[in-house]
Amino acid sequence: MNALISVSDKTGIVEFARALHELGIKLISTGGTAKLLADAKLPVTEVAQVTEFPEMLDGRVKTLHPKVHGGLLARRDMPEHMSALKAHGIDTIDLLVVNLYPFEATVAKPGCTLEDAIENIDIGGPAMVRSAAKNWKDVGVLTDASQYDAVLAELKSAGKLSDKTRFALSVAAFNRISNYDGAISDYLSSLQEDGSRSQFPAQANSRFVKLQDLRYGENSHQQAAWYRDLHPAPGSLVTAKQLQGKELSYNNIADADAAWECVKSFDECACVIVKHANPCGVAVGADALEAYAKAFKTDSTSAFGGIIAFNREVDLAAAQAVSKQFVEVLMAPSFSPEAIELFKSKVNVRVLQLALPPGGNTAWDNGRNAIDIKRVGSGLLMQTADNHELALADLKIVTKKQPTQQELQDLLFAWKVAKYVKSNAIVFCKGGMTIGVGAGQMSRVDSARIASIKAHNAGLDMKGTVVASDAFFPFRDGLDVVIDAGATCVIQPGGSMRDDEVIAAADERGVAMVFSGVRHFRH
Ligand code: 93A
Repeated sequence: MNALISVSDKTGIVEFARALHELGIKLISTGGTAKLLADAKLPVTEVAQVTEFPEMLDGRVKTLHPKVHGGLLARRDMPEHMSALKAHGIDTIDLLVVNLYPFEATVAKPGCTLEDAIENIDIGGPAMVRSAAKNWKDVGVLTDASQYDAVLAELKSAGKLSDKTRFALSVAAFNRISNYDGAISDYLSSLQEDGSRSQFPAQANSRFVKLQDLRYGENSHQQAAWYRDLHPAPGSLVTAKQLQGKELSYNNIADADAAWECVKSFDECACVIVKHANPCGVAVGADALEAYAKAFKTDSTSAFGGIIAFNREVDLAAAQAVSKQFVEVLMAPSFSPEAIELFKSKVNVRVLQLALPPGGNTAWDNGRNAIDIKRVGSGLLMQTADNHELALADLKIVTKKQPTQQELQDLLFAWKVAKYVKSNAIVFCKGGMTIGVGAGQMSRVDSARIASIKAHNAGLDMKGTVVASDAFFPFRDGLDVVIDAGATCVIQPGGSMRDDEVIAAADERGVAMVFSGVRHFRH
């Protein structure tokens, strides 16, 4: 058996090649790889000896030769193919080990020039990978160091690779080539005339990897599957580990994402309860138990069967409190051993553990995955993620009445929550908890009414609450509704044609109002 080894990432290659050699497999290799293997005292034939042609053009032409591609592509079950090899003095290549020039890593480096990028476009490597992958019935192709151990184990135990393994390796190889070419196309089609790169390339080659098939979609007559980005952002939902419970459903995943995105935006210990993609209770507290107890109070009716997310460890006390309600999914960065033990008896509860993004709860990955995608008809809408964080210094007080220090804290809290509530969003808060949430209405005044009705039904005192509105009040009517309910301070973006009228209404009714200067539509 002959193996051709040509790798840029040389991780583990000496050990792997040695094991192949010990199995009696002949090693053929390109310049840099051959040198490394020879230095490790392994018998290796340079590919130039096989092709009887020197590597040339600074390595641009090394393996692009019929002696290589004939050896990879010949069908062993076709006598014509085998006699053609013989006639031209070509040996079969039965195992191909290639990883490509590091194009993705090169263009990820700040200041990468077009020239650097172009030199890192591998031509001969993908050509060989394609040949071997096409001829998977006879050739095994490895494109990543993570495959070495399993392949070696099979070669050692069975003396050859099974059809199943070769086919799986072929699929992995074509996926790798597709991702590689996609990265090249993304890079080149994002270049702008001034040399900078657009976040929205002329052709979008977003690539996704299946995580799991789902039992059904949003409804039971719809089929569905869950995919992750090729390069997921740290701290995103797809990095979660399910510790126990039933299989996640489509709606569980969508709601868990909404809960996680919201809870991870808080620096303080926070708890978020989500139903139908909207937070129905959000609170901060001294510990997980307190945060949960406050969040639950907002709307204990809606919290039934909800998704509950924490940005701190769930300890026994919090676990005991949560386990009293019907919960679909519980998620946190960690769980104490006692909390894990407690949920073992609640076999249906899906418990997800996932790390917060490194660099703090509010750190965003500003490169990859900072793009939001929405499907429309046969198209896509893309935008940068809504990652705006409001600071105290950004607030513009527009009324005669000034907010108190406590109100300012609550305003920032309410604003953060409103960002995760479907528009039109009206959120009443006080003391670091939501008091009433009005979500997803077609008119702002109805969202205001619903938020106050819900707070009333929950028996919560709305006097002295603050209110966040995700977009400006187009008229004073919505403002009047929240003031009637007891709000004393309001945050909204401002920017309406009738700002003067709305500010005058706030002054007339003696409440404080601040403008955030940004809007948080969420549809
Ligand atoms: O420049 S290439 O596109 N031309 C080739 O003919 C060729 N053959 C293999 N690059 C080529 N390769 C690549 O060289 C492999 O994909 C691998 O990444 C790299 C290994 O080179 P070396 O063994 O010299 O370190």
